[in-house]
Amino acid sequence: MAEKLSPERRDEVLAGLAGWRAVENRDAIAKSFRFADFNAAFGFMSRVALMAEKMDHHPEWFNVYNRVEVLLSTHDAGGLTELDVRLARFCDEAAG
Ligand code: HBI
Repeated sequence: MAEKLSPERRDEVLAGLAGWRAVENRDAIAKSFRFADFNAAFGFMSRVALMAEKMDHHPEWFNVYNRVEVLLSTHDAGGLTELDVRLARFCDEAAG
């Protein structure tokens, strides 16, 4: 199972991920993505969904029209792990 990030690694990761923020009261990171329209937002979600299945690591997310709120945490570990870092980077790539 993936291990929780050390406090040092957690800081390093947050500094290196543009637009991602630490969630209050929870060991998780979140980012709000905005797209041209619903079609673009759903395309993004589809790309991330396919990767999430491959990784067996899934986002918590919310979509309304062109906005997608993504929250990442590793439930099995009770906090942030390298899996979240990997999926966060993929989200940024998939957003274009
Ligand atoms: N997704 N974000 C996240 N965190 C998990 O711990 C997790 C997951 N998807 C599937 C999964 N764990 C499986 O290992 C089992 O819990 C089914």
